Amino acid sequence: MMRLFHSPGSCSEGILLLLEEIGAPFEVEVIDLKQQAQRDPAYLAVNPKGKVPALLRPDGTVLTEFPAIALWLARSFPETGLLGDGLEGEVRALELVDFIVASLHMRGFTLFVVPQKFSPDPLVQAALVAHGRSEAAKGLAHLSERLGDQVYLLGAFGIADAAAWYVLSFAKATGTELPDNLSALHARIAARRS
Ligand SMILES: N[C@@H](CCC(=O)N[C@@H](CS)C(=O)NCC(=O)O)C(=O)O
Repeated sequence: MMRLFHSPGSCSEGILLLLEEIGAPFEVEVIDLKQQAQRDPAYLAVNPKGKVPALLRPDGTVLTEFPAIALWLARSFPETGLLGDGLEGEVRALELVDFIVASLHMRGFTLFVVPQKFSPDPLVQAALVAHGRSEAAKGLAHLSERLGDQVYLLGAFGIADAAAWYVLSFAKATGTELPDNLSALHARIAARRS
């Protein structure tokens, strides 16, 4: 059975959503980031990078990094249609997932939510917060443009929407202003049965 190493409220929410959508059996092990559980030796033995998400697969191997886990799940359960058609569908999905994880999350939200991770200096932290907010706003504007008036980012629900789900939840939790179509996307995903 698959096991997701997950911290509620973190980016692993996007992988949890994909597992629920797929409907294959899985279990969840909570790694509470607030308690610094990602640094426990037992978890470092699972993922030496000390990050969530990590996915233990039925063959006993562990996969890390959101885009890799999302791609593996979508390819392993093709009947769920979580990737678009053919190579073009796949690269367009990965293009969005990577943008959301590497730019919007890492260079936007991370900088303004946890600036203390990067510097103890309050002046440096203030600059990181300002930069992170501006990167997040720019990134959300780009995502809004990509979504336009579609129902989901690439038409049908897929891995890009699962990545959007967690980052839009970060936006809601931090009171970040969202374009109307992204607020609607967040509500639409929240209303899915999964
Ligand atoms: N590049 C990684 C990023 C994972 C990541 O940064 N996860 C955060 C939670 S959203 C984490 O585990 N932070 C704990 C830490 O940095 O100590 C991925 O794509 O999965």
